[in-house]
Amino acid sequence: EAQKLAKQQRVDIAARGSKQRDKAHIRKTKPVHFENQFGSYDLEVPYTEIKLSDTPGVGPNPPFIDYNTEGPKCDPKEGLKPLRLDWILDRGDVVEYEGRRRNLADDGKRAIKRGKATKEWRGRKHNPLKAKDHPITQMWYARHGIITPEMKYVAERENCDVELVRSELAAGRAVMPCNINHPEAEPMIIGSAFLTKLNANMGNSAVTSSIDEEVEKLTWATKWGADTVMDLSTGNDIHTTREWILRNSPVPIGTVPMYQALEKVEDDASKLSWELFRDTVIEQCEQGVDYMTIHAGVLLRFVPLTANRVTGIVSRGGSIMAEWCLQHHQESFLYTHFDELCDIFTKYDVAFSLGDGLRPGCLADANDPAQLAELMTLGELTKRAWAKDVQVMIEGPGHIPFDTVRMNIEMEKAICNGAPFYTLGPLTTDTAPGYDHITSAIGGVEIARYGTAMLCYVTPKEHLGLPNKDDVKQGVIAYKIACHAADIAKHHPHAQDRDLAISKARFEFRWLDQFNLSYDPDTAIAFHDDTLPAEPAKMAHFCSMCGPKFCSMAISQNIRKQFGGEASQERIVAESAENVARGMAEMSEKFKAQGGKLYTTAE
Ligand code: IRN
Ligand code: FE2
Repeated sequence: EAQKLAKQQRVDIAARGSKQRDKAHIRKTKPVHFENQFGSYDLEVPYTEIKLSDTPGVGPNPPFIDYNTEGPKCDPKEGLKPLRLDWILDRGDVVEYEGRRRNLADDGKRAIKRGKATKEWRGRKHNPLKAKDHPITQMWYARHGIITPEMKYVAERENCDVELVRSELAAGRAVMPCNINHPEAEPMIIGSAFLTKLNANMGNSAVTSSIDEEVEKLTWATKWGADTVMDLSTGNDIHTTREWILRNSPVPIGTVPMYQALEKVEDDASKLSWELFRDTVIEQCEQGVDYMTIHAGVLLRFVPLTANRVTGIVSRGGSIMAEWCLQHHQESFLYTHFDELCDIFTKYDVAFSLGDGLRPGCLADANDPAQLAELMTLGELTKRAWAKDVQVMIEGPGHIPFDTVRMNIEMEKAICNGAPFYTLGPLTTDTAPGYDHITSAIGGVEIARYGTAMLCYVTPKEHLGLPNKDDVKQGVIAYKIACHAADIAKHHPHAQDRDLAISKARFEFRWLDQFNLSYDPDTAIAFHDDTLPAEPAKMAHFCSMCGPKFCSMAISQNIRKQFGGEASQERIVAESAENVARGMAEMSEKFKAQGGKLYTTAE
């Protein structure tokens, strides 16, 4: 009974914390006017304003401004507004045509109810094949010196010069995943010159979740800070689920098209073919997927290199391709048809996420010939994609010992000519199932610190089961911490501002500000309330850690008061200098009196 009651109390407190957070975190947009050769635009660049309270006796504290991934709210059945519609149409990336749709495998059969906004877009559905005769990728525009509204938008979000955005995109050191068929997405950039980003994976086997649940998980992950989401759904409603996710997603969506291709051949990898795979990719391009994991570096001759590994091939996509190669004794069709894939991607501006199908699945297999052979191949493929102006990022390990983490990012930079690295952790030990958000966030900080652009989260359920809502949150928060710690270590401009704001709040006992500035206010408030639940405690000048009698922060504040409160800094400095001099003289006398030999006087 008592346990039940305590649990209920915790639930109540968490709900209160959640309300508290939502009251203080306000999504706003900054109006930015922008013109280029194609048109004139009023951009609404999103940010979060975290409201702070006053410092008693001193005055108000300005709100804290944060990067926003949450997107505007909408009715899931209606979908989000197609924010980029005019930008895309104005530069002629597409040719409008009546709502004709391709006759794809399961397309149209399970049409979902689409709202006004998306209908308007769908009604004007473009024909990419008749569009411009040049690639319509952000990389192509960047390389031709053209600044797009998307580039301006991310420059405002990142607080940087738009020229940095353009030049990094042009050099291939950054990617902006933004399929022209996902106009709902708010442009964002992935590159080591920008804030470190985090991806959350979702979508699961058919039985476990409904479409509504998938949309809810998406909203949930972006609420806590996921910068992109990968829909790894399998099962019957795969196409419809993806449609719902895309129409509701303010962040870029990634997929692994191989999973759906395998579904189409009833899980028999040997029945896969280039044609079937290509049609699946086109189907997903049409829907608006922004980036796709393509395991094109798993070559036939690399498969034997995994034979003596402790854990073999742990990548799902990688093992599917390895099996196909062995069954047919042929080179991977992803590799042999790579240029065709590039041609498809240039029509939609889909970015490659070149998969690490041979990533190590345990520390013993780390940095072995299979992993390195694949990386070399990804380096070669990067050049081929860039030659066609297709955006590329590179997926990385996996499980690797901490002391080899830095080497992994340095190798990737060298071999793949600075293409953004996107890593799964890495996990720095295999010994903590149940805590792999921690084992991997540790590796994540180190690898991001030296230049990895995006981290793929790992949840506490890794190796154990499918993540539920709370696991998703645990994973996202762990990775927010990792990304942020890396940004600080990189001396990214203003990265430490939030730390300063929360530290001031902590010192001034502005409890609510402290909660609201934390990555997870609900948990912070619940932990605080566990011991001091009463409302007045939110203003108390102590917490339950040390109690009212001994609080280091309260003592420090008293010290300040003694030395004049708001009085002059000089007096404090002068007085303390006098004190220090007096103290040293006294100590010196004592040592001499004890016959100490350390102090020799001048006389
Ligand atoms: C990220 C870095 N390395 C792998 N990933 C993610 O793992 C990738 O983006 C995708 O979400 C998932 C693919 O897993 P498999 O098919 O390689 O196991
Ligand atoms: Fe693993």
